[in-house]
Amino acid sequence: MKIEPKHVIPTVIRYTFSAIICSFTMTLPLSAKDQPQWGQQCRNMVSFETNIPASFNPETGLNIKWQVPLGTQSYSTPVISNGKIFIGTNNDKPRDPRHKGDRGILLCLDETDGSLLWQLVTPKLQGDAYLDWPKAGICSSATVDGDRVYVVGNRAEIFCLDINGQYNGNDGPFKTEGEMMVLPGNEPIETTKLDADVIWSLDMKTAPINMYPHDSAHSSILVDGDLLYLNTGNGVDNTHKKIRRPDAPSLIVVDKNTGKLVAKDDERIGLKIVHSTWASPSLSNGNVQKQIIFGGGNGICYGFQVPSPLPQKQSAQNLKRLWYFNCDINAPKDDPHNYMRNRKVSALCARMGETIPCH
Ligand SMILES: [Ca+2]
Repeated sequence: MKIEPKHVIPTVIRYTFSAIICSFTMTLPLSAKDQPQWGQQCRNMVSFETNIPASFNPETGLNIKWQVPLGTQSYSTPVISNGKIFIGTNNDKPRDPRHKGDRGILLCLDETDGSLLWQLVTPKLQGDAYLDWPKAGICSSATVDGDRVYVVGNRAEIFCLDINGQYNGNDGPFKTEGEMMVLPGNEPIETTKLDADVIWSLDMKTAPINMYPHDSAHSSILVDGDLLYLNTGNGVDNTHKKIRRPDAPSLIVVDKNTGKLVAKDDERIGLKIVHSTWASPSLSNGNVQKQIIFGGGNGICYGFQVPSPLPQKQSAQNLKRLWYFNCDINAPKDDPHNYMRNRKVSALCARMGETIPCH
């Protein structure tokens, strides 16, 4: 069935796992809305757009407005705001000769033609590959709020970025972008208009959060008022049997203007994290009570009361839990890592297909 597009969808989609951004042919002026954060605050992915094309084909150009290559791996979902597209990827297709080798990349592209406006570039964490998996790039989906872009980088750092990058100068208190783009101990590089402008950053690996990353840092940051809500990404180490930072929170709340930690969960989830804490929080504005919904790395879903305003100089408060729901009541909750060998049994069953009954 062929459907004629009535207007452009200023939504980009990721074509295949690795390569191409495309958007649809424009036959009427722009009318669709921005998508500044992943699924809006409630994470509802239903679009209210109408008259969208039912099919597209990057090979033939059917309903494709433009396409540009990403890196070789891209796990981030694109968001769109103010004529700009933001998507994370790796550096296997370098856009700037100053940055070569494996890097975390957040691209800011022009919505009209996909051209590069600026990019956030950060080196990989060194040492254990499980801290920052090779070639994974920046996996988080960015969130745009006004003229600020919030994203979690591959080094488990929260970034507040200027939506206009370095084009309008180096804004905010953070002035060391040249050091940020190289490994510690290396000579800083000069920033150009192709570089991101960091307003502030918060390293979740250090106090007061002290999380331990596993595989790849990921969160789609939720913005509500002056607060950012995000999962920390705390997880197991490379043995998949040990939690190095059992006291680290799983859910945190940060002041979007300053990067100051405002609140954290106090559920003692740490030792019970099965793998890592990759689920992004969502906001419910239901009839009962405004609350944050969060899927913990222990297989339990929580509802938290939104925090009260934090007076100056006060330390981070603990989030008040309203309810919880055990999503898998038959699974072990206190010592999940003793069951990690079950993964190998499952894999064997998958390989043997119908010949081995799996339980
Ligand atoms: Ca700027």
